[in-house]
Amino acid sequence: MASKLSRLDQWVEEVARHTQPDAIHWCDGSEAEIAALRSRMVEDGTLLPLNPATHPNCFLHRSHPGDVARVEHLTFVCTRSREDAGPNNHWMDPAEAHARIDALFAGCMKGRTMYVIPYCMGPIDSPLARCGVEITDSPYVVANMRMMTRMGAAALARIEREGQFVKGLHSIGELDPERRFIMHFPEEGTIKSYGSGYGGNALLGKKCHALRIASWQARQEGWLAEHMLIVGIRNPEGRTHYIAAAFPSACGKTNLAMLIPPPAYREKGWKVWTVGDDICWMQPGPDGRLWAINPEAGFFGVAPGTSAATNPNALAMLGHDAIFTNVALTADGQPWWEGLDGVPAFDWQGRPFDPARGPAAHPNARFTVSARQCPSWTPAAEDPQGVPISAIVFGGRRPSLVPLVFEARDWRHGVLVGAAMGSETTAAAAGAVGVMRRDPMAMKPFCGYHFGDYFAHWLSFDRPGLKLPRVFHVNWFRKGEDGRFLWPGFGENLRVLEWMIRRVEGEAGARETPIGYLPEPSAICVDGLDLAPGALERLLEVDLAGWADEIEATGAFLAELSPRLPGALVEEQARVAAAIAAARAATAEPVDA
Ligand code: GTP
Ligand code: SPV
Ligand code: MN
Repeated sequence: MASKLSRLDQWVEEVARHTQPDAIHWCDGSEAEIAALRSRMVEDGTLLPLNPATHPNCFLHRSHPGDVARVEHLTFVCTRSREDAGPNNHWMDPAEAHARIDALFAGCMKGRTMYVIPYCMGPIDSPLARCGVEITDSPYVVANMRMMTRMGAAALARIEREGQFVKGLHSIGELDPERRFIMHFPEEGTIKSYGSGYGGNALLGKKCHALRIASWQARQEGWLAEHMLIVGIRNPEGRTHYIAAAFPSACGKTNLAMLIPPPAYREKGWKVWTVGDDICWMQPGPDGRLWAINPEAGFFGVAPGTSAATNPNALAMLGHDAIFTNVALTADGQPWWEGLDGVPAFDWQGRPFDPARGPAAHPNARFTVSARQCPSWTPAAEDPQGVPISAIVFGGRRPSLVPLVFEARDWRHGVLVGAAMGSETTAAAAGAVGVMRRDPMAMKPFCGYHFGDYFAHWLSFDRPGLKLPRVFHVNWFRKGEDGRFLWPGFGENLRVLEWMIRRVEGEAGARETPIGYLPEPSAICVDGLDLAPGALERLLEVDLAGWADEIEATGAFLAELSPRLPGALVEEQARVAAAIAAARAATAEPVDA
């Protein structure tokens, strides 16, 4: 026992020698600990208490204005061989990466306290869960990790028992974008992050561990670490299906995970349970199905757009014990963002609000809250075995072409559909917003290894004995000529999930097209919906000429992964391209001049 623990002790000592903190604090996760931390952060201005009458135990944190999102250009996967990181990652030689970032860490904690955070990703007693330790000089990170992970004494006990943990070293440094790196060493199970205090860059259990490092481990051990929500849906017959869905950052995972059924569905007995809103770890169980856990314990969600109309469950969980980052403020000290009623008095930088300077809340303003505060939270999220997955859904922001929903014909086609995902960029990452890019399985910024190997790993699940979920693709973001969304989205998305569930249960028909199976418009219930005439037909049409271009673009994108692109995926792309060409020929469309 003692020798296992000493690996952790040794590392903490080594880091302390290098970073020179004034004090070292081992986090136990207790109430007393967080209370003391909070008062210190309120004293030094890191946290601003919000109106205690409307938002008890809620705080506002304002980031450095240059530190408000993930920084993909400063995020590296440092494998011994450059090829293993793949063209989908920025790469640096591990020795060089350690040298460069260690130089930044030298003496960086002078005058600060170093916090040692033992944490567990997943239910503490789950065989699917994994532990890590984050060392940080940011009390804001400690407060967030306490809500986002199982942090403290229980995690330390598991680490002590297993002797296994991912090492994450973090310092906010000077918050200088010129002195900022987020480095991953998957072969060592190590993360080093310097110069940012923002979520995905600094809460190392989340994207750095639970996706980049975990995806690497998952490939070696035969499981999947994915950028997916997990939602449970009970139909009126009383059967609950769990669905895992991968949408890129700020493309609707949190909203789908906690959707409230439309009134007519509620009356019929439909019920929705939230297991997770961002990350899903899954592996085959003894029955051959995929069983999934949410490795997180909280939500770090996009605030703007969250309202009583779009996501009442989220609003309900944000009334107490929450941290808000980069939101605006009303005159009476309540958090505010675009989509809420009322008026902001101060913008996210604390200046008197002036609409000429842009939105009051930063477009990537976030809330942090314990998952248990969500009204649709389910104890199934604590089940050590996880929940069985009935369907996997891919989707992105596609203003044109991509239908509301279609189903892949089989697993191999499903992997192609995931690999071919595209979406418009959002404010979750620094850089231009609204630019179409390939984001396979919503993992472009998060896969810790070569996409060719990743697709091969996905394909490897297609084997005797496994009962794989059906695979679907959705698009809530299709726009009409007037530039407005054709589909109302949010709670109404249950209408599309209903079709999926009926497919899973073998009850719903579909029309076969070259891109997959689509519902007939009559198969989507639109009772009580105020859709524009012809909108549903538009949403479910397959534009063969557009898809011919799309599948060609998919082929060109996949070709960049050669020679690691699996042959089966090349064949699948060719099969779909041929099916589209044959269908075009059959409908005798005029050939392009
Ligand atoms: P990350 O936390 O960055 O991984 O994002 P996420 O995928 O959880 O995204 P989230 O659910 O927070 O949604 C982000 C934005 O998309 C919000 O502004 C939502 O209002 C908007 N959105 C979510 N669902 C829908 C939908 O069904 N239709 C439309 N039109 N917008 C949606
Ligand atoms: C995302 O960007 O996909 C998020 C927020 O979920 S972050 O934790 O910053 O990665
Ligand atoms: Mn995310």
